[in-house]
Amino acid sequence: MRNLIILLFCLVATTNINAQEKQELWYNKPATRWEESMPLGNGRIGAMPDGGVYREQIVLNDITLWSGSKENAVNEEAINYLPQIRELLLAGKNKEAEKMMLKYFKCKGPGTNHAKGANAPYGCFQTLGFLTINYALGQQTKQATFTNYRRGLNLNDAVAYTSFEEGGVKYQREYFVSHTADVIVIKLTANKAKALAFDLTLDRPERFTTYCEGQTLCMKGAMNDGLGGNGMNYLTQLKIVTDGQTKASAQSLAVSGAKKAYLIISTATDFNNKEYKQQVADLLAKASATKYTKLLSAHKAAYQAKFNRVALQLEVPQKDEATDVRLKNNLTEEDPSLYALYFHYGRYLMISGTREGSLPLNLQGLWANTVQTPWNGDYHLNINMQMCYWPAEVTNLPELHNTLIDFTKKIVPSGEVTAKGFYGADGWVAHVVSNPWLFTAPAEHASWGATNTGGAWLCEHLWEHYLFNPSPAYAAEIYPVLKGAARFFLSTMIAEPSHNWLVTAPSSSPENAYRLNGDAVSVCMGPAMDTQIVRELFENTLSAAAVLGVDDDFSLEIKNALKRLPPMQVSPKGGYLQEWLEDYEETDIHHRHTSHLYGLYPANQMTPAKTPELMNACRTTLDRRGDGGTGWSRAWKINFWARLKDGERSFKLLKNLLYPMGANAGTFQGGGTYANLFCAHPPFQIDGNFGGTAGIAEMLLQSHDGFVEILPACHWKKGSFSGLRARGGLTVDASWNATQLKATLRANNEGVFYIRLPKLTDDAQTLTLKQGRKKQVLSADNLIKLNLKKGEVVTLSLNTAK
Ligand code: FUC
Repeated sequence: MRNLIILLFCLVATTNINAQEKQELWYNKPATRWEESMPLGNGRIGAMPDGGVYREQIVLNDITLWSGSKENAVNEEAINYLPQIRELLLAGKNKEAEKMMLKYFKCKGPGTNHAKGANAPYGCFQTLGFLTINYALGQQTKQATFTNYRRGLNLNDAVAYTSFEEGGVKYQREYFVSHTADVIVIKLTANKAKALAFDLTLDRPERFTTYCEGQTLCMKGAMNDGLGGNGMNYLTQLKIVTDGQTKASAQSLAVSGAKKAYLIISTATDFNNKEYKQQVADLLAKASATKYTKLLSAHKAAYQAKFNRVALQLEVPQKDEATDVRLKNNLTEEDPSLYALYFHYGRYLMISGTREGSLPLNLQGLWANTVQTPWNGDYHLNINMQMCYWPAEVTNLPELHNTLIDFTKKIVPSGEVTAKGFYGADGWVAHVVSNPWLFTAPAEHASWGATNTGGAWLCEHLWEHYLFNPSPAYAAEIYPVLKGAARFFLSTMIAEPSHNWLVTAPSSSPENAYRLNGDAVSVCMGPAMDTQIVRELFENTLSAAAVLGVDDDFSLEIKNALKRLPPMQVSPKGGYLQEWLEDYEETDIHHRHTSHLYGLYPANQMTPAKTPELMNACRTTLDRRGDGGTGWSRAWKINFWARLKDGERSFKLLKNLLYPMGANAGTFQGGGTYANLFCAHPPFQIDGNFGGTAGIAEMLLQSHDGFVEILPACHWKKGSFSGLRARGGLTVDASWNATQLKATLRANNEGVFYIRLPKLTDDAQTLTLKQGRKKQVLSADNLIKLNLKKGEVVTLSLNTAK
């Protein structure tokens, strides 16, 4: 027998495999650019201090601060051209179809305004502004005479700090965005009486007024609504609690003769919030009347309740070395714990960047230092917004997934108007771009803006949340959203002429183009990604209907349509998976989107068990695309390779994702990572941070193929994690080295769980299992089956036999 099995029946140990170790980003000089400063946030408001010694800038953010306004983007003439566009596609005249789309099948108005929507109705996510502090220090020479400088961000308690000595005085600053008091808190101290003096102002590049009300510094203004008027209003207030003297001037506050000072910043907008002014004043009053130690301990406790759910160590404990130096050194000398730090940072960014009841993470998370953010800092629905939420379930932050789920529910009415207005269709649809004003129309340029599976892709997240947290009540809540999305495709897909397959038309494969009769064309029918998303949407809708025991007729309609979806096609000439219905040649072989592998990840349509014949086609596809690309593109590829069970290639992509920006002859071109570990598209775009975090999790634990697989694509020779979650409702802890794996499995739900264990060596392995009851069998492919009650815990230990 290949695997020798020993079963033990005894009481279960429930200890955590590894406690949380210190996770910190730190630097020995102030930030010289924004992407070196430390992001802080509580899911609603954010702050990024640069740690400047004499002059410090703290970039402020509010996740709801958007210009623009609600618009009706239905272009009434578009629908008249839909039949002709489809006719052209059916006749193979794709270029002509595209020309017609470019002219007629687009939103009314400027759409995203070519990603410069700050002053258009579409709007953009903007920085709230800057808090600038000028410090009077030591001899006030303003020469850089400081010593012992260090600044950093402690991920364990979500607090940033700066410390240094100047003129014989030790200065310390501490910054956090309170998860409980909902204000920004900054503590400034000197170790000598009266050594602390500074003045400060609030401003932003446009649309603001600053003034003092007594000793409270205020900034207020209104965003451009995109129609020439005032849109969203905001108000920011800052108060100082100090043992020194505070003086208010017209637009600034000054403190002198102090040993310590606490700055409290309260801010809000009137986005769905009529009482915002009162809210700002109340939060400010309450926090400034609370002791700093209390503010800090409450903040830490609330943050840690989420952060401490997961621990991870890769090979060795964290190094105490400056983060920018580690990032560079990692190019030549492997630093495994840097990847663990990156993983923890991803969870940190999610806990700090979004919270229940607030808006979802945008392209910037919630951090921006400009008025016109790249791509409007919006919600891109053809990969980017969804990628931000990939780690939510597996890394144990399911409640934060709700911000995306709520957003999806909210865009349905707008999506219904778009479905009717552009397609005369039932149900709802969202295309490529969206915003808090709930834009769902095709964007202004059909080459990238007309893919119509953006909303359907969001629906995947609704069902994933169910898979990780099975609950019929939740299924009932989301079923109408899934059904509405499915209805749209049932009423809009057309039969293509060669096989009578049902396909989306018109559409495109995210943002790629192909060659046809010498032209570069994007518009097509039935791109592989659309088919995969629609298949998944249909299957998930059927599953939800089955859980609820409803809608037999509708389910039958879906089942019939499912039979007519195109199969996945492997190119006869190249062995890759076809991106389009026809085996077109792509204009950019290294294109950043690898949309036709949607079925491999995030979906589960291609797996070694289900479609062994397609695994090679996926590999060939990825080899053609290469291992470069924008930040998020590299992050996606980590996950693809993990699903192909290739830990080494996943690792290569992870390393590429952590390519230090600026290392390439000082240029900031090409994807990678900035000194503050923000992902570089470039520019900064946060999706890659989350895609990378999800990728590391995917290397350690998978559960998309009917079983839970421990270490399916692990590059690291030893390590440990705790608190990762699997579909079906299982929490997994594991520690491993070359000869042993120990794991603890906790069932959050009653169920039958299949667990696949790694092959430590090709030799026989010994399994010791502590479940306290039934006997278990380790099959030839290392699978075990567990019937678990809710709350039940199983520990197991797998050893090489020798
Ligand atoms: C997608 C990508 C771009 C960029 C933008 C925000 O459309 O193709 O690279 O990430 O979103």
